Amino acid sequence: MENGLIDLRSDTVTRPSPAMRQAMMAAEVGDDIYGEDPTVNALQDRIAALLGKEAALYVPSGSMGNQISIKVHTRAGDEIIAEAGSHVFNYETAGAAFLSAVQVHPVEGRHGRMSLESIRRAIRPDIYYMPRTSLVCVENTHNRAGGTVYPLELLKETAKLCQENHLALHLDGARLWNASAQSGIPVRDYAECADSVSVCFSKGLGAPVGSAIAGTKAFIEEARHYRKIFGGAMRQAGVLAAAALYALDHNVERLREDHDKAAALAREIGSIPGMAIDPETVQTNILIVNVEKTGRTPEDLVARFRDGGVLVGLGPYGTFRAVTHLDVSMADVRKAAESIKKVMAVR
Ligand code: TLP
Repeated sequence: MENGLIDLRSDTVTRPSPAMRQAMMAAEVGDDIYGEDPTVNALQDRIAALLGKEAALYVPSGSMGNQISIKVHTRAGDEIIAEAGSHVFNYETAGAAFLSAVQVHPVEGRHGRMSLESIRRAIRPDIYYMPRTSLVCVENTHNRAGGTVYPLELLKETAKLCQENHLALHLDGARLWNASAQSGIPVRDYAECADSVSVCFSKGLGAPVGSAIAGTKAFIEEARHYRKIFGGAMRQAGVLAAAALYALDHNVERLREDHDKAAALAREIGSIPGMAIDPETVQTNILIVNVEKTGRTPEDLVARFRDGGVLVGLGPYGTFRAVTHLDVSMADVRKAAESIKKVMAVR
């Protein structure tokens, strides 16, 4: 990276490449609040087609995509079911409570997946003094669990369970393309299970800004309304949408490289005494490294690694998180591993 640090804090840290900037500069634009930005419209059409949905809407962030979806699927006083480590529950500043006046019923999963039984148990019986369950949220890949891929069969069964109980299903697909790159399953097959899907261009795809949500035409019409209320309706957003279109053309196929880099990093870090990575979770571009047996805290290690030229972030309790992406090469990853080993060798 420009400052000489190898930045593994997140795949959100990438900067638009010269070619992506060129595409942004050349974008045709119009006022998207009038629905007149041709580049935004092209992106929305493309996402709807890719995800096999009737319509899609460009939104400024993944959080907004999730929060708008929650808003559309619920009424104040409802309850939504989400995995205990999910992004909507942990990292969206209680947005569901703040914006939709709903509470989250967290369900402990394994590797970010909720069993059918655990969802079934969390669905409230139809009794007037209990909250009304209206929505289930799933995350693919699951960030906090280490970039794990949701098995398609489980997702299909979850969708069936939701239908039987008249619940909507929202898929947080911030890294859905990573899931697809790992499993070989087209993104539309995952999307088919859900009533609404959010996807991000600003994670592994390397665009500077932007996400999209997709669903039925009626869902997107409602979503457009709340996007305005939430302050996310933009004007000549085509300059940003152009980056997303560029990313779809150029940065999807290469996601496997990020997964290879993460696997290489996992092998190196996993060989350091006291550091533990659950091999079952090494599937895509996110590593969660447990350091409890090193005798050092994650906070201390994050600071020391930084001094050694490597940026990582804090993960769930007792862990740090390292994420590979477009702006770190395999050579960078090897350098990062060497630096981390050196730090760990100092007593
Ligand atoms: N995740 C960020 C942080 O907020 C943790 C990251 O660095 O990984 N869904 C999932 C699964 C995400 O991982 C994220 C971002 C979002 C939604 C929200 O996206 P943004 O940051 O665009 O609001």
